[in-house]
Amino acid sequence: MNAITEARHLHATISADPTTEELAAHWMPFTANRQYKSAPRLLVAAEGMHYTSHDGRKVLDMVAGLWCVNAGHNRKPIVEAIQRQAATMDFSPPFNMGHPAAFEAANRVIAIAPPHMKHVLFTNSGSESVDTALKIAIAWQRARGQGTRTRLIGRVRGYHGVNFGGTAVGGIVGNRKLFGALVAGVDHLPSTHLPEQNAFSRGQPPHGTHLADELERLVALHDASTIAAVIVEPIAGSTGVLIPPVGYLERLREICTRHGILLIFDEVITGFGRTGEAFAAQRYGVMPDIITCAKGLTSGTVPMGGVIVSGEIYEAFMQGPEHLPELPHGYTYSAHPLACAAANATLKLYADEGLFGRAKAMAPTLEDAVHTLRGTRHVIDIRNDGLVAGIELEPRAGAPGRRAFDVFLECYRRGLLIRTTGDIIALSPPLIVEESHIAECVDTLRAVIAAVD
Ligand code: PXG
Repeated sequence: MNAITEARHLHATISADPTTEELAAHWMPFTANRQYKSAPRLLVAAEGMHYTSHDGRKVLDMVAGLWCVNAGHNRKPIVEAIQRQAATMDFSPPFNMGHPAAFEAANRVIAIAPPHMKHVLFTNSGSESVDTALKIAIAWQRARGQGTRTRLIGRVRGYHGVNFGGTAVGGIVGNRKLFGALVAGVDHLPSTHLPEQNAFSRGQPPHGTHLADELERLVALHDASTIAAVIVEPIAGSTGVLIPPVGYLERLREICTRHGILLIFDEVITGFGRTGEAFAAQRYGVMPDIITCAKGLTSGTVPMGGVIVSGEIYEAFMQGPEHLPELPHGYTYSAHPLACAAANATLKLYADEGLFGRAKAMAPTLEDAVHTLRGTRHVIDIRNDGLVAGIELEPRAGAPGRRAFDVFLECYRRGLLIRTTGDIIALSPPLIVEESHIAECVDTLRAVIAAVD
């Protein structure tokens, strides 16, 4: 080995206390790379409600990894199912071939989806699910003879992943502004955030139903004959937990139906028990035409997403020559055997342990606990529903996001993992969370928020 390859080889292994050089090659996604690499936080193991950090500390995970580890970490039935599948069949081509675990996973998803939803197309992430759903919506309109309906409507502050379609319908400025024109023919509803009227609401906020009427304005502007679909997160998660106002989703549904527009619920975060039901559609009693999901589908263990559609949508595609694919879309890793094995074990575990019901039962405990932070210095709003809560801090003058980031860093130092976005703290614990974990989390938050500048 010459000096250069030797140095490269050395850096290929990561020491227990890694140097900046060892961390340089990995361009970390959605991460402040320079800050991170100057003081790295590595996770090396996980069990139940906790991570273990590289410096040997137990860290309470109050965000389910990243809104995904709904069953809790390293659950034995899921781990063993993945191990078994890896040892039996590593890969199966997804196009014109299939394997049993894929059909089982689809049946399991459909069994817990709203009754009119009958089919699911598997992807590998939430972003892929969203772009797939948008393509299906446009293609479905064409299949039923409405080919002029190509427009897509998202919402300000929406997050639908990072692919081009999802970025275009998304409404978080920082995620959009670097990336040019994105996708043509997209418009946005206003966000549902009304802090003057709704601050410190518990569950669905009372004000804001009328914001759904903005869809009528967009229909008047563009004409319904140009609009394929509306996509919203039932609870906007990534932007900092915005709960749908009472009556809002119902009104969106009603306007979409009246104008022949498909309604897509992006349930990447709200799916699989987060709101106390399998999907937020059931929690709020509003039925979309398409649901996108990911994350909790495998409890975060193997990348997997899905697009769940109504029978009516699927049937519209089932025409044309029988030897040709009805939908020219899919991924090499759609319904990957390891992902399907993980999904099957995860969905079985949710049912065996009644974890969606557990989320519903624990929701009032989380609600009561987080609302005790009202009155703590810097706290300007608290909102929650199901096992999701957002705590909004007054931004530090001239440094938006800095105060919450300081809270994040200090919480981690004290053994608590939270998620922050802008100056909002988001909590979304695994559904196995216990009262003691919630108490520990809120006590730490209270002390840390009061202590930061
Ligand atoms: N839709 C929604 C509603 C999401 O929350 C995606 C799509 C994209 O999923 P993938 O698997 O492609 O990442 C998401 C992802 C945060 C945060 O800080 C949330 C997500 C991703 C990254 C950060 O809250 N959600």
